[in-house]
Amino acid sequence: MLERTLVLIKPDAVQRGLVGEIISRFERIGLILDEMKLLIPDEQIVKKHYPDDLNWLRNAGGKTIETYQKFQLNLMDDLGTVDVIEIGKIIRKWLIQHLTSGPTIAMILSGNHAVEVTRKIVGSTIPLFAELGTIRGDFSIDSPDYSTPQKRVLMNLVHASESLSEANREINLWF
Ligand code: IDP
Ligand code: MG
Repeated sequence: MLERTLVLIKPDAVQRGLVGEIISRFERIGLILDEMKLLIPDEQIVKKHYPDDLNWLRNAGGKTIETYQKFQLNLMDDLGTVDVIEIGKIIRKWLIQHLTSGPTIAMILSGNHAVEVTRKIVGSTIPLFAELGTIRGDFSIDSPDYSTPQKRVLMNLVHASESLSEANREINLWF
């Protein structure tokens, strides 16, 4: 099942000098690096990459709400709202600020079940809960209860397409 998927090495990872380490993790499992470029993304491409979509907003906002509940913290104090969509919109704004803040690497990886394999190597969204052995789990301990009071998005180093249709859409957007 040969697939192609899109990966972004986000500005936090580039600034930390983790580009080589991250690429080598994709290479050593056998994924093929088909295309790669370094750019400072403009707002337009990032807004298209993360569209103003209700499901996405609900999902992103939900992760912050769940984390605050888990640690019994008060989201109203830190964010001034507990509305999941409103929180999603704030996160999207911070995400656009982050991705336009500096050099980012966009790449296309290909291989057997490349979408799923790449997500497995990247790990789950919140680094604090991501498994050791994944990029996010090995190189970050960030979590929403830490990042939200600092009014910034989660620094989780990489983006990887979640499905084949998302991969196709994102490859056309970035390449
Ligand atoms: P993913 O990157 O694991 O696919 P998405 O839900 O698609 O996760 O969210 C895109 C990006 O938005 C995440 O990688 C992360 O940088 C940021 N993000 C998602 N949820 C939160 C949150 O609750 N707080 C802060 N940032 C978040
Ligand atoms: Mg995603």
